[in-house]
Amino acid sequence: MGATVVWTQKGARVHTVTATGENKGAFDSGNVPPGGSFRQTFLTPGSFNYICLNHSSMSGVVTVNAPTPTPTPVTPTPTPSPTPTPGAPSAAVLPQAHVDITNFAFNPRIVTLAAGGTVTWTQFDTTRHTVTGVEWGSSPLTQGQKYTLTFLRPGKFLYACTIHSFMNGEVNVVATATPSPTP
Ligand SMILES: [Cu+2]
Repeated sequence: MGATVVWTQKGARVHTVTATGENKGAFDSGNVPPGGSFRQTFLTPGSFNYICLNHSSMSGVVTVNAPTPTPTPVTPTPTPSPTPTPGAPSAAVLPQAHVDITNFAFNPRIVTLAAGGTVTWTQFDTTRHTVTGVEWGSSPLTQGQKYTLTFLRPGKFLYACTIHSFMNGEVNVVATATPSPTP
């Protein structure tokens, strides 16, 4: 791209270098007499077909390649860690949560609580259900029974009813910043 092509007329007759095809009008030498020359600088990539207007059997093509893009070095930007605000209350993180087991579903299906908090499930259905996690769980609960569990470790705890596998829920336990004692 940006290169110049020079046509030198060595024939005995008058010829032209005239763009045709999709780039018709891009350049036209006009009549180049014997011994003359025509130069054309190509600034845009593409395929430039040309002919001699005086002799339709004479044609050529100039192919202009796009420059190879120089790869930009990628500098990975570290994701800034959020700075904990001291003393700020943890929004919407409850020390305890309640889940109703009703109509073959855990309601709410997802609860979020602070580490060290407890979740209490209350069984309202006449059919028995369990609250079963990976390494924890209740026995089959009859109507009116409750099951309470304290979650000490932060994390996402999935659970289901072992009797009805389509019944499932999630306990999200989030770590809480220990407030620094005020002197
Ligand atoms: Cu069940």
